[in-house]
Amino acid sequence: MEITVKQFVKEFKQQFQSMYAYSYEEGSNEQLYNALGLLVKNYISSHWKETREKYIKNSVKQVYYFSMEFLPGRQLKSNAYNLGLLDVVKEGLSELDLSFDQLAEAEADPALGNGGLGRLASCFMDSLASLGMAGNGNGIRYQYGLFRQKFVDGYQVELPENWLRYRNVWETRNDKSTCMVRFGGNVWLEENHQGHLVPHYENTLNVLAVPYDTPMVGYRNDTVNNLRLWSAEIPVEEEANYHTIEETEPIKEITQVLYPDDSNYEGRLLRLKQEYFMVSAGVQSIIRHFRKYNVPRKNIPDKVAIHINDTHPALVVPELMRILIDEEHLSWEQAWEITFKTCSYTNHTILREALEKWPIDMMKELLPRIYMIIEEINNRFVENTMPLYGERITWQTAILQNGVVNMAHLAVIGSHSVNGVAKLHTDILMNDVLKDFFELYPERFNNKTNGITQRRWVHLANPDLTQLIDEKIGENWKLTPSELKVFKGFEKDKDTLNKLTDVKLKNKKRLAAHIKEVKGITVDPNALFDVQIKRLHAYKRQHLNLLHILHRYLEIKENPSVDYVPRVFIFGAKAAPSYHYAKQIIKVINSLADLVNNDPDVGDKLKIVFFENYGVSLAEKIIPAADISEQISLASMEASGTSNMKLMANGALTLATLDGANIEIRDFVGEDNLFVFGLSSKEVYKLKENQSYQARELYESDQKLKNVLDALTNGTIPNLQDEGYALFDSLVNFNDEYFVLKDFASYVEAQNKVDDLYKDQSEWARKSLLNIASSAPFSADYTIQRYADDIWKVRSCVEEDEGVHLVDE
Ligand code: F55
Repeated sequence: MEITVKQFVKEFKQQFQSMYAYSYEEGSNEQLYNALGLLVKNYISSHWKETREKYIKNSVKQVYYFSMEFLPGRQLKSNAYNLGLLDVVKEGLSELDLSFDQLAEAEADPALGNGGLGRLASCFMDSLASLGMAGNGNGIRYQYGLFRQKFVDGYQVELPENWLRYRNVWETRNDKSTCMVRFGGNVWLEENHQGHLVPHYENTLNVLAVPYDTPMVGYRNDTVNNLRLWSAEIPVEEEANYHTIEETEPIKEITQVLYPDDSNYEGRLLRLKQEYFMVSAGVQSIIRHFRKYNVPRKNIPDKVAIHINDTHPALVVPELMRILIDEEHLSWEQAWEITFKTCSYTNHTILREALEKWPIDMMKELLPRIYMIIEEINNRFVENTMPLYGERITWQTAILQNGVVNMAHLAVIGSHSVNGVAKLHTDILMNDVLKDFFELYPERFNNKTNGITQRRWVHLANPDLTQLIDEKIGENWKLTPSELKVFKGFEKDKDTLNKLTDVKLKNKKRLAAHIKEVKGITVDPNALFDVQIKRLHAYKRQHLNLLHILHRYLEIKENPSVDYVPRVFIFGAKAAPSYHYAKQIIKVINSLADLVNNDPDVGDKLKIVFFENYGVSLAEKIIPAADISEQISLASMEASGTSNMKLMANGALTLATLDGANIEIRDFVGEDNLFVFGLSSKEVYKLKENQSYQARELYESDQKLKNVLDALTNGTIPNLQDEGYALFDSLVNFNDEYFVLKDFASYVEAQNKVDDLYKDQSEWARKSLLNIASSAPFSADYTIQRYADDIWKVRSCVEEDEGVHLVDE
């Protein structure tokens, strides 16, 4: 975009004055940010309009990514960057004596997701736009995002996240495109004069779905796609029926707050309402838009792809059937053909407790017409499957089982494509979790390894690294990520390695200053920064990390001259509010931090920093400063992981079990350039199968391990209630299902190797460089290109010389 600094300065002053009626010099950071954001949005708007019009004019096939969660992060910087305006904006502001970075910090970070799944959705939106593909997001505009985490006396406390308090400059409320969503009541079918069975509804609760649209700006390609988030309101024409504020609650609460659990689905009625609300509004708006294309309805799959991000939006399948049958009057067979060709589904977990199963009674009462359709889908499925595959497989794969609706089964049966998010994960789906389906529909299964957008996670989060890469290999890698491999050629170049070390040190100094500011802890930037950032869950094993730190602490106490490389252990993690054990782990880490950080015997050898309120914005500060990336889940449990990719791309060395995408990271970067430890997934399966894991035996036979575990309960760690005992019990007495003790010895050994390597700074830098240079395959641009080719069948709508350009390897 061509705008001069002079023009920008003038327009910014005008913008500020028109909003606040005084001069920008008197503005607060929030006000200045709002003015700047609206001005940038204004620059976006013409591209937004033109992109929409181009898609319609050329009848372009549209992808709709349905997700209950999006975690876009702050958008000012990335929008300005993708537009090509960041330098102009920065320069213009500094002419006005304003600091861009200071204003940018005033933006609220929309935490409309829990973790990896929500962030993946946002990386995908960035890549869709940057590849010039017609990709739309469809989700919920939660009034409150994921809770704000605080520690009080080391315990996690949850506060509301009112992200909309100071308005949201990026969204546009679109009153022209509202939809009505119906809940409950009675439904019956009657034949009309044309002989169609049409549903009649009475006593339904009608909810108005209001879309708020947010531009998704492509990287230097003039493409601006749309993220549509729905908000629930009382229909204007029904307002008179509501007499008190309390009566309006059941409607307003639908989009009030995000469910804060990433691993344990909540079988609450309100959650089901949220799911259907988002799905129904989204599908209605798709069909409305499709009409603009003037093509026959049977061609919907040629113009529309609907992606189901985990099972949360799986009601898309019966909702699309409902609209095609009840409103478009197609036959069941015609509607099914369209639905199944249109929908595709991604699974993100093998955790049993995370698989959604809705009680039939609940579904029937809340969504009577949808339930009728699900029942019919199930009946036809059973009828078709039984004669071919027999009783066992048929009942194992049915949608309706023991009084519940199995949402994964609905999603698989209603989709032409089912994918996992890393090779190992997809294998586990095919051989274990969904193996009966793999027998029925082998052609539907495929892998799509996750990816991340390098624009946010490298170009913007790590400008100094970006500049170094530019200096060495030129700028092509930004538009053609595979070019990054050229950087490998510098692995032996002293100048490059020194500069790389300098960049890392600079990033660590910046993070150290932030640590000082928010935690009051002094850390040495020359220490090794060891980072584990992800949701807190037993399967991710933050407590394995904890045991290792405790082990080091005990060793230092026993022998103060022990030769450990100084380390800062950095954590960022929220626990689901109802996940008691995860909260106990947080408390123990915090108490250990108090002990270790204040023990003069320890000094700089060991520091622990547990950040509060981990999220996208904090990740952007931590990741560029990381030396070690902790990816230590029990093999087979982490579907993919994505922080592993972000950390690698920023030059951290991975310390990992062979789980999720760690395996592919190893394959690309090479065994010698990361640290692998622990059981393989095969060994885990075996151990589970023959039930031979004996935690107490390990405890009793390994003296070092015993010392560490005893320190949880013998008063070594101050200020604990029963949390140390809880951990000890779970790890030793209850034979912990995530085999922490089994992997302890090899983890400690790997950690010692980390120390040894760190002592050789140039060798460390060489491996760091190789990690950076091997990270391109984890660009979400490639991931999206594969979804587009294999699943959605969509293509770029921009010329080859515009924006991101992928070439075959
Ligand atoms: C959110 C709500 C529910 Cl009900 C269940 C799960 C979640 C959730 O946030 N899941 C999630 O983040 N899963 C993660 O998805 C990532 C992207 O595919 C993976 O990398 C990661 O392994 C997986 O745990």
